[in-house]
Amino acid sequence: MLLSQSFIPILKNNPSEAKIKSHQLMLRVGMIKQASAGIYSWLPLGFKVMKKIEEIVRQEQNKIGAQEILMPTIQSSEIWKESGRYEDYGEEMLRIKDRQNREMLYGPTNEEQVTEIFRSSLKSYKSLPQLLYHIQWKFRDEIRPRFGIMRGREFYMKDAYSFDVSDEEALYSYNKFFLSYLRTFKRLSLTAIPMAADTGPIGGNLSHEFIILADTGESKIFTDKRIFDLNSNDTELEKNSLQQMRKKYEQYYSVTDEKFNKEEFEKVVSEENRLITKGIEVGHIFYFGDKYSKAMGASVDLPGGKKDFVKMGSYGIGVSRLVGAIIEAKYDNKNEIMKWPLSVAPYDIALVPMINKNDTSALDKAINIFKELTINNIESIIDDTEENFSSKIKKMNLIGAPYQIIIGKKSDGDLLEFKEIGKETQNLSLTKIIETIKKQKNSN
Ligand code: 5CA
Repeated sequence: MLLSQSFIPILKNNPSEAKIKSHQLMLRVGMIKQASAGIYSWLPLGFKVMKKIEEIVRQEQNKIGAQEILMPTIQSSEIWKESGRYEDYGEEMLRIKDRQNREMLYGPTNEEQVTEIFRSSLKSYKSLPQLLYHIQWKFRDEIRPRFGIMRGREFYMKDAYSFDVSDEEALYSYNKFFLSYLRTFKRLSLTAIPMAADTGPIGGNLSHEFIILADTGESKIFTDKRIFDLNSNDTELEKNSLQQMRKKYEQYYSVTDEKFNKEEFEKVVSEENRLITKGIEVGHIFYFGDKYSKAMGASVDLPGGKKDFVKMGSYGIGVSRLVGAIIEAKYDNKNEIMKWPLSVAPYDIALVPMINKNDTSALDKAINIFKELTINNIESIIDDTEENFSSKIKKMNLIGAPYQIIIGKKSDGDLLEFKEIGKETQNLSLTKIIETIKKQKNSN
C-alpha cells in the first residue's frame, strides 16, 4: 500500500478534545471518526487493527470448543419482559418502536436472545454442554460516553454463553473461558489480570473482570503483585488442570472496587506485595446458574426422566475497547511512538524511501521490496511522499508498524537499513528481514 493512496488522514497535532493517549492517537492517525457522542466510524487503519483483534478472539473461542453464531442487533422487548430485565435495564437501553408499534430495542447484551434460541431447539441433557458466542455491535446509552471508543455508546463485543446440566459442569465451562481469556490477552501482548468482580445487571454470584493496568483506566483495583508473575502456558482443557489453574490465580488477593475489603487486604497481602492502582476492563465473565433459564423456561430432560433448568454463564470481551487498551499499554506519547504488537499491527513493516525529485530509484527499490514482502505474506506500507526524512519517520512512528526499512544512503546493495521500533538499527538482507518477521509471526 502506498501512503499517498491510503485513507490515513493524519493530523499535525494532538486533537485537543481527547483526554487520554489512546483517544489522541486514534484521532491523530485517523483510525476512527466520531459520528455522534459515543458513536464512531472505523476508518481503514483502525478497522484493520480491530479485525485482527477480532480474529484472535475468535480463534481462542474456537479452541475451547465454542461455536460461533450471529444474533441480531435489534431484539424484541418480549424476551426481556420474560427475564424481568426490560424495566431493570433503565435508561441505558435504547428502546425503539417499529411501524406496527411493537417495542424493540438495540441489544446491550444477549442473555435473553441466546436463551430463547436454546430453549426452542435443545431439550436433552445429551446435547450439553453448549458454548455459543457471537461478535456483534452492542448499544448502551451510557450517561458519560468518553475516552473515544473506550467507553462508547455503540461498541463491538464478543459475548459467549454456556449451557450446562449442573453447577459442577457449568464451573468447568467457566474455567474454560477463564483460560481462553488469559490466552487471548497474551496473544494481544497484554497482561490482563483476572479480578474477583461484582456482577451488576447481568446477575449471579461468581464473576471475574480481566483488567490491564493503566493510569487512565476507569477501574480501581487492589491486588497482590505476585499475580503478575503467573502464567497459564501449559494448561490443558481438562477439568482438574483448569481448576488448578484458576486456584493458582485465586490464591492471590485481586479484586475490583466493589469487592474491596480493607481489613482482608491488609491481612492477607504483606505490605511489600500490595498494589493499589487503576486499570482497564477488557473482559468480564459471569456465572449466574438458572437466573435466565428459570425465568424463560429453558430446561432439559435429565437421565432419570426429570427436567431441570440449564445452568448458564456469560463471557464478554470488549473487542473495540481492546484497540484503545493496546494503545494505552504500548504508546509512548512523550516521544510519539506507537509500536503495535505484530499480531494486530495494521502493517507489519513500513518502507521509508528517501525520494528526490529527479531520482525515483529509492521508490523503485521500495516497490520491489514491497512485492517480495507481499509474496511472503508480510504486509507493508510505503511512504511514497516527498516529505523530508524526519517527518516521514514521525508519521510512521504514529502509524506504528513494528518494523521499518529505511531506503536511503545506508541501504546500499543487498543490505538494508532495518529497524524494529525501540531497538537499534541493523543492516540486514531482505531474506534475513523476512525470516526475522516470519519467525516472530509464527511465535504468536
Ligand atoms: N453479558 C455480559 C458478558 S457477555 C456483559 O455484557 N458483560 S459486560 O457488561 O461486562 O461487557 C463485556 C465487555 O464489554 C466489558 O468487559 C468491556 O470490555 C466491554 N464494554 C462494556 N461496556 C462498554 C462500553 N460502553 N464501551 C466499550 N466497551 C465496553
